[in-house]
Amino acid sequence: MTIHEEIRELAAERNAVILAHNYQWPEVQDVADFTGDSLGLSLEAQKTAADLIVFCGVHFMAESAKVLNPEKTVLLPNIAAGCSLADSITAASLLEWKERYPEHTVVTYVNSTAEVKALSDICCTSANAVSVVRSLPGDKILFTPDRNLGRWVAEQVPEKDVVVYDGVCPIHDIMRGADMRKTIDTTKDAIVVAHPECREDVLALADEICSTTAMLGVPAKYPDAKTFIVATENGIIHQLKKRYPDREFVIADGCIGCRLHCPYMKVTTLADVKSALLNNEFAVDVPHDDLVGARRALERMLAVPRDN
Ligand code: CIZ
Repeated sequence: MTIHEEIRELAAERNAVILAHNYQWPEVQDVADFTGDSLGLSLEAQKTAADLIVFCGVHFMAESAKVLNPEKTVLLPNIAAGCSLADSITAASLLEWKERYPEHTVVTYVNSTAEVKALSDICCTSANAVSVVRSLPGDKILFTPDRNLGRWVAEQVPEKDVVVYDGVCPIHDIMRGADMRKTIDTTKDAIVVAHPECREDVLALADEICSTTAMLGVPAKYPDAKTFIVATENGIIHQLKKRYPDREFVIADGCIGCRLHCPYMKVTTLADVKSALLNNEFAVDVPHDDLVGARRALERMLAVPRDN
């Protein structure tokens, strides 16, 4: 029996659903019941009759699944799967910013801990950040923690005063417009797709700026295009190739496994997923007050439609 088959058998025995983020290793994506972005996967978990949720992603994602499904056991197969963007803001640093900007509504990207979400007025994802900010009655916004996403949102919603926290996803932030230009110059007639966590000079070269979920719909929007340059974590290429086998996808740094490669996302292996199912590793718990506060911020966001 292959490890893939063993995992599927264990998942059936334990009535477990396996969720894998679009940035996971291809073989981890392939063993999952569902793949997607962090919020889409947490919502998928709400629809399932499974008793156990195995979340192949990073810690804040498993926390969001727990917040939205508190009665279920949520397992993160590799406890080392952290997120440097989520860790760039703490409850203490957010409280300090809130004191500096007492009139501002706090909008927090889902890439944050439950503790930080609980101190926020509303959450957003890369798929709905513009709509969330636009939907708010107040004109003063404190956007946390991703400065690139925050800057891009501020540009789309010029009528609001958006103060942006200084966090960043180092995987997206490492790309420069000059790198991207080199890839564009050596790739003929490609459509360029970039994640809004990329820097301004990269986004300026993109035909489409969107979340990973929306990226999966981009080739259908350009039926005549053969080649797409993709500026986000390289795990997304697996889903794109599965959906559009006749198109070509070039990762923007020109090198699978180089810079657009998140070591936290890629820490989870098939062996970890099997061990999670066998040994209940590693159950994610969220303290009650954080759970209630984070759920309130997530539910406010869910009431706002996605942009893309
Ligand atoms: O929140 C997510 O899922 C991330 C990190 C990216 C995306 O756009 O899917």
